[in-house]
Amino acid sequence: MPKTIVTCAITGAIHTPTMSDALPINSDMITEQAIAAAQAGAAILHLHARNPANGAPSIDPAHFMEFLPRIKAETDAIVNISTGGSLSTGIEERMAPAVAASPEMCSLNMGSLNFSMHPLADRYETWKYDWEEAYVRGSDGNIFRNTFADIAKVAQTLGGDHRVKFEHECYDVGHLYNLKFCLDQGQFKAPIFLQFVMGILGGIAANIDNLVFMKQTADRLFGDQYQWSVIGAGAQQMKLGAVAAQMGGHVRVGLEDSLFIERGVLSTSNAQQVTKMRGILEEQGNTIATPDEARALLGLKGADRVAF
Ligand code: KMH
Ligand code: ZN
Repeated sequence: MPKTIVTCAITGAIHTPTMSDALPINSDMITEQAIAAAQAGAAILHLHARNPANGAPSIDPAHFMEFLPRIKAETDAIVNISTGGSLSTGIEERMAPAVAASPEMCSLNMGSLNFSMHPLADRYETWKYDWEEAYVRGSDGNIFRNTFADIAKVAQTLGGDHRVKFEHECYDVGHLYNLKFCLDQGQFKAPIFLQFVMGILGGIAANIDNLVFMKQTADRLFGDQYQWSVIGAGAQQMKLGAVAAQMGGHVRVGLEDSLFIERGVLSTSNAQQVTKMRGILEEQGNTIATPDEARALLGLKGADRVAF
């Protein structure tokens, strides 16, 4: 059984400050929680930025540069920068932080979808910041755009001279076919790293049948040329992670994808989720990968080749 890579997604662009006091909403919180998550066992840190003025998701490269050097100085974890940090802007702007930082990894969303969290809005009567309610409620009208042209642009720009390895975010089975098409066109090099994103409204539901279906489809399309991981967004985070690891996959946790540590109980930090996932994995006989073991499995360029 190969070692299990734990990714921790620290803050993302789904949740808003009202939803949890633990959600990192500025560079200091992102730095502290990312370092603690790495110390708890996360080999990969999937990072978004926030605007410190109001906690809103940010794709400003300057906001990323406030925490990237500090995280690099304190951990040997692999830094993965999101190229999906805004649900409403084009790919050029979304890529800008990664172009500036040239990290070892970036996310790459493998298709367009109505990425929606609008049902969450009804859970809150008051909001900490003005932007939050419209942001969450209005997501029912959002098309998160990731066309073939967008994907090719990211592949060329970041996969080229920057030698970035992608976390291919696949929200439904069709996205695996999109990836296969791009791979056949020569846009990516094996081994590819698939992230099955399950449980986002607009994508495939988070359950074990669908996980097996995604894995079987990936086996048919990519043979032994890929590594894979799973996000069970929301309540399925720990359960799908545990099952994925038993199937030979890797796992992603973090407050980006779930604010909870168990049903109805908010998580106090990203590190708490990493620690819980690690405990489950070790209990069931999996061994977690160190950052260098993850680098070798995924074929990364190395932490000395980043620009921060
Ligand atoms: N929040 C995840 C469901 C990205 O950063 O590019 C998807 C994600 C997208 O992580
Ligand atoms: Zn993300």
